[in-house]
Amino acid sequence: MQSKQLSKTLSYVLRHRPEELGLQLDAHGWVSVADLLRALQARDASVTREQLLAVVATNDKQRFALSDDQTLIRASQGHSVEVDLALPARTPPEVLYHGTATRFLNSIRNTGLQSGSRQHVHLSADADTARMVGSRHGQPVVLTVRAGDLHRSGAVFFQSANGVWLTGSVPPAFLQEPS
Ligand code: HQG
Repeated sequence: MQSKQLSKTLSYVLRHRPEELGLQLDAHGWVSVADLLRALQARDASVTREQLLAVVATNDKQRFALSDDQTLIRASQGHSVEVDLALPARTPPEVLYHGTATRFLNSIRNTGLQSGSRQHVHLSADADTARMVGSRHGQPVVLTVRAGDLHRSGAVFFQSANGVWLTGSVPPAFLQEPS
C-alpha cells in the first residue's frame, strides 16, 4: 500500500470506523499496534510494521501518536467515534482562527461554529493554516475567533498532540468575519 493511502486508511479507521477492520478503540482512542497491523495486513499483505511506524513519524500533520512504550496507536484529533483523549484543559491565545467555506457562512452566522459529526470544533493558531483547512470545503474564508473571551466566559479549550485547538462550539458573538 502506498504511504499516502495508508495514512488515509489510518485516519478513517482510528477516527471514524475502527469496526471496518474489526478493531475496537479503548476509551481514550488507543488500539494495539500489533492488532492494527494484523488487521491491515489481512487487507493488504504489503503493509509492514516499518511502513506503519514511518507513516506515523513522517505524517505531514502528525495525525497519529504512539504510546510511550510504542505498543498503542491513536489519532491525535478529528474523531467522530466517541473517545476521551484525556487532554488537559488549556488557556487558549486571545485569538484563534477557523477556516471554513463561504457557503457555510449564513448557517455559521445563525448558530455559530458547531462540531457537527466530530467531537470538537477545530481551531488554528494561525490564519494560513485555517485558510488551508477551509479550502478543503470550497471557497475558503477565515473567521477570527475571540478565544480568550470565550474561554473567560466558561468554555473549555484543549490542544491536540499535533497542535490543533479544540473546543465544543463557538457562539456567533465570538466570531469575526474578514472586513
Ligand atoms: C463547518 C483536518 C454550517 C465548518 C483539518 C467546516 C482540521 C458549519 C465544516 C480537521 C457550522 C466541518 C477538521 C454551522 C461549522 N453551519 N457549517 N453552524 N459550524 N461548520 O471537516 O474544521 O487533515 O468536520 O466550518 O486540518 O474543516 O483531517 O471540520 O467547514 O484540523 O487531519 O462545517 O480536519 O485535519 O468540516 O476540519 P470538518 P474542519 P485532517
